[in-house]
Amino acid sequence: MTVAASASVVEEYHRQGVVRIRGFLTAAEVAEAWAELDRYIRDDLASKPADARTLEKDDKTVRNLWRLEQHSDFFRRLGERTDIREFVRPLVKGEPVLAAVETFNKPALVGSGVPYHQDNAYFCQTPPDMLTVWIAIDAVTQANGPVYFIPGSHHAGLLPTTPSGVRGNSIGLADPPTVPLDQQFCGLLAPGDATIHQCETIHHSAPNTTPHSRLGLLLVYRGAHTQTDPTLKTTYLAAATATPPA
Ligand SMILES: O=C(O)CCC(=O)C(=O)O
Repeated sequence: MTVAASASVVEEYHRQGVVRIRGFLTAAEVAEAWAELDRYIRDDLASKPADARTLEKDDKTVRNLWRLEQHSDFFRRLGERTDIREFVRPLVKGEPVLAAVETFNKPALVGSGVPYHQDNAYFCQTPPDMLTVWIAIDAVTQANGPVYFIPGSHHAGLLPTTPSGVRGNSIGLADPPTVPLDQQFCGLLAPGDATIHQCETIHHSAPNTTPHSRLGLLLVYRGAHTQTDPTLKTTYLAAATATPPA
C-alpha cells in the first residue's frame, strides 16, 4: 500500500507534536514485518554486536532491537520506502534521512516501562526536525503499556535531563511532568496503525503485565539539514555509558 500525509495531518503534527495514522501498514505488511522480526531474533541476532539489542531484566527476552537499518536489508528497505519518505518530508521540513529502525517489544508479562523523556536527548539534533513513526505490530491497548504523549510539549524545547538507569532508555527528564494521564494523548492502536511524534514531544509508557505482547516497530527520520549538538551529545553519551547501549 502507499501512504500519504494530508494537510490536516501535517497541521496536527506541528501543533500537537503527535498524530495518529490509521492503517499506516496493511495487515499483509504487518504480518511480513512480524515474521521478519521473529526470524531475525531467532537466526541473526546472536551474531550481531551487543549494541544491536537490549534485553529485559530476565536477561533473555528482547526489550529493544537497535540499528535494524544496518543489520537487516528488509527493514532498511522498509525505512527507505518512497511513499513513507514523502509522508514525513513536510514533517521534518526538508529532505528526509532515515536515521534508525528499531523496536520497543514490550513483551507479555515482563515488558518494562519507559520513563518520561524527549527523544532529542538521545538524537541531539538541531534544529529538532526529527521524528519517530511508531508502528503497531501488535494491538496496543490501555492494559499492555501504550505510549502516552503530552500534546504540545515539543513547543517548550528540550528540558533538563538526568541519567535514568533504565537499560534501553538511559536518559530521562530531570523533572517529570505532572499532567494527569487523562489529559495526555494515549497511543491506542490496532496492528498497522501508527503514531508519529516529534523528537521533543514528552512521552513515556508503563510496564506490560498482561499476557499480550505490545510490539512496536519504529522508523526514525531527520531532515538532512539537522546537525548534531556536541553539548547534548556529551550529556547523552555519559548516560548511555552508565547503562549501555541506549
Ligand atoms: O514503545 C514505547 O513504550 C516507548 C517508545 C519511545 O520511547 C519512543 O518511541 O521514543
